Amino acid sequence: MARVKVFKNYINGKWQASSSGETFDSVNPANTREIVGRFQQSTRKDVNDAVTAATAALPKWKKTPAPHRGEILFRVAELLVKYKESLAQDMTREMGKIIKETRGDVQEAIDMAYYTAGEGRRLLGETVPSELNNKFNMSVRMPVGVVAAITPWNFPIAIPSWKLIPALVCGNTVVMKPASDTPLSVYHLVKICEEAGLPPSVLNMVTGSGESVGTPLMDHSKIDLVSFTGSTDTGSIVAAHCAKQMKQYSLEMGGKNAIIVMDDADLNLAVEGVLWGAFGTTGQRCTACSRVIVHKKVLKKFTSMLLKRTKDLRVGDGLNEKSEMGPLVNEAQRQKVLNYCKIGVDEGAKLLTGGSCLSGKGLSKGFFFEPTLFANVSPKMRIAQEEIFGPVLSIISCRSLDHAVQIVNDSKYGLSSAIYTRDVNRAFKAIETLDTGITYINSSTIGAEIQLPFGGTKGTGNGHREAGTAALDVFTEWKAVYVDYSGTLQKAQIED
Ligand code: UN1
Repeated sequence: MARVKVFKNYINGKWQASSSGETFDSVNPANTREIVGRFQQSTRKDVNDAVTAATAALPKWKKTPAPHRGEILFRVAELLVKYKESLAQDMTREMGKIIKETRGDVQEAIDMAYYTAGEGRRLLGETVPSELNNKFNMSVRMPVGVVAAITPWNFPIAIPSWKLIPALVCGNTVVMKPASDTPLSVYHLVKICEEAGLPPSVLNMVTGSGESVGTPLMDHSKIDLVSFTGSTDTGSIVAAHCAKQMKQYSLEMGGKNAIIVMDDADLNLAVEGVLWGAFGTTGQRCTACSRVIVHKKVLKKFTSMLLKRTKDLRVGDGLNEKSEMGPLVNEAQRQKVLNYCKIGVDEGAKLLTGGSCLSGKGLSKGFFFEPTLFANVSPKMRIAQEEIFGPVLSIISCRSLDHAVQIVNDSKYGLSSAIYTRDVNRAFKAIETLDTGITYINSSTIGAEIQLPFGGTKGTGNGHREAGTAALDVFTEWKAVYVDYSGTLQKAQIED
């Protein structure tokens, strides 16, 4: 067997082994015989060292002019472009999604880096009139401090970039903890930052489990802000930990996203959108479409069109350009998905296709699963309410737009939604009434662009958004500044 490469933590500008002396392996979910890399099983001590380094680097980084910080991030963008293909190949090997999608994942980080580099020359505040003469009022953005970025495995470079890059342009220093299924992509991102000339200690990376790295990191008294993407269950634990120390936290969590297909929709277009939303990334997106709510007049036709396309999907190793869907990320996820399929059958939903693990030719050594369709799903069933995070789609019938919206909104989550209709009035009514952070018209629930805010309502988030200018509000504190140049004591709000 080929020698396995060992990857170290990045602390204080140096690549260092963990104080535990222990490592863990990251395996290829399409072929578990392939170990993609060996990573540090880090400890509280490693976390302390990383936070100490990030704290020490903060004063200087804060004072580095923001346009200069932006220029370093521009170089990060250029290097991501340069290494895009090899980053995508490694990402498919460690996470499983198909190569076209991992290229897209890297592209999303490129977009974020170019966009944010320009932000270094904006970081807009406000100037507003004063109530008094000879007085100038403005607001400016200040960095929050030391940021802990706890990132998921489903977008191994894109999501870390959503946190890291805006945090840096705003003048924060960062400690990153990548998901243990995908540390290699974050390692590459950190290497690129180093090559781009990011000063030592401004960014640190510590790999390891949630228990031994994530918890000590979010509990560390010198961490000012925790930016987390992951499950709603873990997010609520993060919130409870942060609340105890009154530190800031920004959470991006689950979704149970739905597409409405109205009776006037272009059904071919809708089928393609639903297919892409449900089975892209093997359903492992927070934005994945896991419910399609179809007007009863077109239900039969739409279902048979969708069923045919679903059965035709080519499942295989993501490195094969012909594969349309890769494996699930690990066996635990696969068992979770399998269990939900059993739940669906027990609840009385009709399994149209899929529902089982795949182990045919070329698939037996990976975590492959069949693209799965359930019909006759009622909105209250668990498969229509709980986030599955796999290639399982529930078809639900509706009578009208109002009925469809009511079904979409009957969810504890509120990330993404979509409607297929040719009627502009229905489209605008949907925009107004769908209770989600993102709504698409005649497009799937996935594929958000980085220049708009990303996030959701209800159990999906805690009121913050990533990406776009909204991200700046997470990574900065507002300072209101009043300059009184009257030379006298002027009192706001007080009458003479
Ligand atoms: C996620 O699923 O956590 O909008 C992020 C999309 C991608 C990002 C998804 N641009 O589907």
